Amino acid sequence: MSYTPEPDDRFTFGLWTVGWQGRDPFGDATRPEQDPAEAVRRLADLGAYGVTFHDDDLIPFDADQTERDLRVKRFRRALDDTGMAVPMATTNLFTHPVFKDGAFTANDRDVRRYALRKTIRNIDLAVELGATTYVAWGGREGAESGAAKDVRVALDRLKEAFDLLAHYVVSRGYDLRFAIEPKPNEPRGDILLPTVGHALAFIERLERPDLFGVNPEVGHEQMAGLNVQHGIAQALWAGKLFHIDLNGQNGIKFDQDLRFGAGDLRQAFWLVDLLESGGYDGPRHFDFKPSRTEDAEGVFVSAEACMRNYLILKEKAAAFRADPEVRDALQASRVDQLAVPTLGTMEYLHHLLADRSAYEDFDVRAAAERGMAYERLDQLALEHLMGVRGAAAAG
Ligand code: 3MF
Ligand code: MG
Ligand code: MG
Repeated sequence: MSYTPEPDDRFTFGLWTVGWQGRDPFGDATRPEQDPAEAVRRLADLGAYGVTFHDDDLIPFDADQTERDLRVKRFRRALDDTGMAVPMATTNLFTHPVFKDGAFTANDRDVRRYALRKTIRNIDLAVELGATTYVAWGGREGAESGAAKDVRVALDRLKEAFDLLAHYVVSRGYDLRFAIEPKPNEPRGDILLPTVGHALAFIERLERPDLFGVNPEVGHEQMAGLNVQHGIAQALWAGKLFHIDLNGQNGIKFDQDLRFGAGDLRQAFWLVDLLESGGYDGPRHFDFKPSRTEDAEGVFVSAEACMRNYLILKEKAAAFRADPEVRDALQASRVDQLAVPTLGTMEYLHHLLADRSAYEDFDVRAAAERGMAYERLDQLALEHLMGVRGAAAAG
């Protein structure tokens, strides 16, 4: 296999990823500004399916109407020339100093009203460009100190904002759903809706939960020390995996946004295994930051590597699943038994209570002595990942 991406693989990139100039809290930009139209062309050449954007990635924050129209026109031309899609868009509610205390949950009411208008303005553009998912990352919705933010009230305001946005989308007849992106911290000391689990619980309190799902980011879950595969599996289970941000992270530290596959490779393997078998059919979207050590060429080397690593892991996961020894090991670990409901068909609670074999006569000691054989299973996975198994199985 050549691991060359095709548009059918549905790989997408945020304009802010390859466009990142390398500015960090300690250092200035290391790369010049990038033309979004040029990014579209370069990514299309590499085999990507599309791009995504924040309003400010495309149109500078203080652009007037003429400049806005010009920028959108240039971008649109690049999309038309290359056949690249825009499946998702989002709002920058974190860079400008006006958002220093948040957007939808800023204590200042006028800032909250402004944030809603900025978002609605970009929703119109997103729909115009064909997007069907609108991501909401609340980067500045949070606090550094206890008394600064009444979290319960802030959640009321967050709900108010999302209910209004849903109302807007429905009243316009837009085919657009929202995907909330959780993150535990950075840039705020603590951010609201810090994990997939918090976001899923919040969504159920909205007026239109059906219009809201999540956009988990690999590194964000890992920043909280969580298992990405588990969080994403729960989102899939709830029918809420609307979108995903793929990248790499090494443990609990600042948001590294490494290229996909760098960082925790084992978690990346299990994640690809899950996405490819779990019914996710949305874009494979990369949200990474090409290291600030790289020049313009290095940026696209790392973008290409994100897609290549995904395809390699996809092949490895398929080879793992097809390996007869793995199938045998899965059975030895009784993984298939978990799919059997704990009560039989037509069996009810009173049957369970009357079943002596379930309790009174149950051989607890024998059951406790049974090994689970997970070590063999996991070693097989590791050997596939390390490349010493699976070429034959991959066929
Ligand atoms: C920050 C992020 C964001 C979001 C984006 C919405 C700047 O850690 O991940 O990227 O992904 O705002 O998609
Ligand atoms: Mg992200
Ligand atoms: Mg990130």
